[in-house]
Amino acid sequence: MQRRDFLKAAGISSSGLILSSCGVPIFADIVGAVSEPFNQQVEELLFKPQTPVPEFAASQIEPGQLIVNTFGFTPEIDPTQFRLIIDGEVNQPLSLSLADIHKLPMTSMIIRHVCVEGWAAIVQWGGVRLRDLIQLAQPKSGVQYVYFQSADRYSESWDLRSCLHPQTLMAYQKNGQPLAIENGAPLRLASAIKLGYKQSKWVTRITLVNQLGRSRGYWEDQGYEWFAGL
Ligand SMILES: Nc1nc2c(c(=O)[nH]1)N[C@H]1C(S)=C(S)[C@@H](COP(=O)(O)O)O[C@H]1N2
Ligand SMILES: [Mo]
Repeated sequence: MQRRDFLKAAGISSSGLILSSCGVPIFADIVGAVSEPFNQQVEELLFKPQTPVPEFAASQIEPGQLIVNTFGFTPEIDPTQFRLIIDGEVNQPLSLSLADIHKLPMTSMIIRHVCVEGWAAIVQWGGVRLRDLIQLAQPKSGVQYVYFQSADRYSESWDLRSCLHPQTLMAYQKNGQPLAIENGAPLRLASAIKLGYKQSKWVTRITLVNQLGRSRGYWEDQGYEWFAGL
């Protein structure tokens, strides 16, 4: 799908996502640039379909089973002031409000969340596909990894392919309800293909990079496995 069609399908006008502050380009510029081809390598990943993981039925959701697991403090984020920054090796850096994000197509999935500490829970997550956000930011050639920065100073890094998986979401809904603060509101990673510690809560910044830096994530830097696939 062309970006213009994608935006049309998303039901957002070019004025819908105009970014007023932070000095990042306004959304009208993105629409103007839609016909520019992506880099082949990134484009291949973007358009190569990945097989979805089988999901669970609504009747299998385990509402009480998702244990809040936070390494430090629970940050207070004013939803009206919140901006999700997408930057790094992109042609179109973005600064999105929650209203911007809620205008994008919502995906719902019922998956098993698995924590290495020995518990699991079947959860419904609703949110925007991370691949849609990455596509809007127009990754440059050579992008291979993605960093996630959180308001509690948690950090994570992922391989690009896992970020582009159809069941990797920036979620704002859990079990049919708006995401609770302790579960990462206003926006968290949720994925069917990664262990719990990869699924950053309170994400404020997504940075696309060509190479991993010295730090690879809060738990990874303490010896936990980096890929952490399910
Ligand atoms: N920002 C942030 N994200 C985080 C964590 C954290 O401490 N801070 N803990 C991780 C771990 S270990 C797990 S299992 C899940 C737990 O998600 P929940 O608290 O919504 O159950 O969040 C992950 N994301
Ligand atoms: Mo975890």
